[in-house]
Amino acid sequence: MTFGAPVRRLVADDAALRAHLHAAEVPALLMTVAHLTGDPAVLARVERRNGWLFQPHGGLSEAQQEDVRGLAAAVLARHRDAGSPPVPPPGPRLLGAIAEWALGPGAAEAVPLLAEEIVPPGADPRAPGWTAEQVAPGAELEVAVIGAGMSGLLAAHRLTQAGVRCTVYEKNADVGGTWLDNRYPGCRVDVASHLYSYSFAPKHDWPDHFCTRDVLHEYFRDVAKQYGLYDRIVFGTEVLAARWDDPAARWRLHLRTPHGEVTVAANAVVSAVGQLSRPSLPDIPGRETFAGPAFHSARWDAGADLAGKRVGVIGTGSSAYQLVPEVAKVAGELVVFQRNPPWLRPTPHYHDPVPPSARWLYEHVPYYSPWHRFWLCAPGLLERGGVLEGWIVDRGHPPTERAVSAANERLRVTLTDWMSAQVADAPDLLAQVLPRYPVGAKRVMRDNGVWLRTLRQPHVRLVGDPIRRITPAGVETAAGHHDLDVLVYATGFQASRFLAPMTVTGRGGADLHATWDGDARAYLGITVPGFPNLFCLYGPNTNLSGQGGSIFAFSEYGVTYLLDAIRRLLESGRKALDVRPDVHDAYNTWVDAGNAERAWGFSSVSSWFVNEKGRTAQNWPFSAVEYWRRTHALDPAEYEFL
Ligand code: N01
Repeated sequence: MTFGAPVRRLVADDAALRAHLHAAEVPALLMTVAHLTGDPAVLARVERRNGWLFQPHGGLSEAQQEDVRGLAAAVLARHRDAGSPPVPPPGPRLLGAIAEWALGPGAAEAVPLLAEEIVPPGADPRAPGWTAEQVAPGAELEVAVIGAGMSGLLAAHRLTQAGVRCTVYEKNADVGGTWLDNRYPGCRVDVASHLYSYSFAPKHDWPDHFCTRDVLHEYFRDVAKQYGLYDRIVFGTEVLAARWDDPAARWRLHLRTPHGEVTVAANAVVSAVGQLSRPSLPDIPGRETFAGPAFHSARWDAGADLAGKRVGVIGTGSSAYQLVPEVAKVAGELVVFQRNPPWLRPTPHYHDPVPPSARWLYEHVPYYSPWHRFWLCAPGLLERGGVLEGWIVDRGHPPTERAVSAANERLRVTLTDWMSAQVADAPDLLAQVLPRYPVGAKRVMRDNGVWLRTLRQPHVRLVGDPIRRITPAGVETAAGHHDLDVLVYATGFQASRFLAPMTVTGRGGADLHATWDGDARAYLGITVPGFPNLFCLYGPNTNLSGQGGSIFAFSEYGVTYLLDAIRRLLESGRKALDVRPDVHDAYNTWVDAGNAERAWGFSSVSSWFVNEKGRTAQNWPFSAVEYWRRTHALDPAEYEFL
């Protein structure tokens, strides 16, 4: 498909229009109507209610939904009869009124961000509004981007738009990063596809609400093709080391290429290597002794025959949640080794296809696509009223390993009810699968019932007693030995080892990993003092723990900041910028204080959100709007220009 194609002319008759509208997400449809009519008064037909961002159709009654669909049908019929004239984007007042209706108090904060999202097809407000040639004619500036995954492609696209020369070094043979690597059966996104995509490349024909890995990977390929990014990528090339050359004020990158090792130079380096790219294999005694095929979920051995075999899976995180039900379909016996069970949140449509009428709406109803996207990301936008509110520690509650606040307790009750209802007749299993830590301390799984249904199958066993060792014949736990033919490690990633295994050397020969000492920090997750012109994407403390947003959005905000940094360099005629240590330190103190007051910071449960020093170096503890606001422009006073 071509991204950014205009909406099609409306020609459907009234009956067809009404039929298609049944596929609409009703609050998004009403916001679209308010926009098309320019009349926020229509929103008064429906009153915002607590928690409505989490419910299908905002929890509106069938009568309310029908009322909105009827209104939309009339408005769209008028639009059609008028010849489908172009509709301008909403002005700040209309945006403000709609945001207030959807988000409630504090909505005004989200309006500038929203103005970048509610735009006509093909518009791209986050594109740099300048080119290198305009701001610094004749200047030579070359940027090296490391990694052609989601963030690397984005950085390359924006730099190209600004006419800044860039080269992307990618160790794999294709784009996609972690979505290229992860090919385990059942692999798919757990953030809605209409949100888990670039703002400038909305895709209207996602086959599923939460698309499979193959479809998402094809999306990355399509984006790379449409925006000419393949020409900028050097595949099969791994950056082994990056060294800041003080006298030359340039980076020297040491590369391993198919033709040997070489060194290249760049003025700036963008690390787009992600947090979830290096598999973590558990330090369990005897791991090397297992006699059968044994592999990590992100290094799936497609040649391993699981049919009729005794398969063991270690881990019950997001990867296990997706692959266990698929493995159960073919394995003769399946043993799942669980340390801490995941919380499951109801998402009945998790595996459902997008109905054809929903696609029709994206393609024909002006602005329905961006308003729907807004509704999908709304739970993550503000600190209050959305997902984050349920994770915030209330010291007066007082917080415990059961719940960190009254809101968190309510979530526990809701999710416990959801899980209990699925295994009401299996109390032993329920006792095993109900978590003993607060909701939100670990990533919550989207659930349509497939997980517990799988664990109840007669050939599937959930083992909760601790693993003692791995033997040639299987896994030994405290309660006995489990004979296995194949062993799968769904044990996650070395998320705390940012930028590893690269060696990165900054000013005065400082080694980045020695500086971090296992506790990575960066200003805004992007810049590190002493490492000039180094920009990290999806760097320290930029992970959303279920705030409801999408990591695509966070990378877009980070890349806006990167481009502003490049512009300032070009305009200033200086060679480099280096974040001030006091700015970096104060920022990290603030982030740490935020994380300490979140479910994951309070709880002692093990999770990849906490590093070896016991600090949360992964998660962003605040709202998406807060990150957008802070990354919207670089403040030169916060940097030393070299
Ligand atoms: O990894 P995890 P993942 N002995 O670290 C267990 C993203 N993602 O690959 O819970 C026994 O979450 C560990 O146990 P415990 C997403 O951001 C996205 O599943 O620590 N068990 C846990 O159960 C996600 O959060 C999608 O007690 C051991 C599991 O292994 C992130 O990737 C899909 C152990 C590891 O879970 C990581 O998810 C998949 C040991 N020694 C992943 N060591 C999408 O859909 C570890 N475990 C977008």
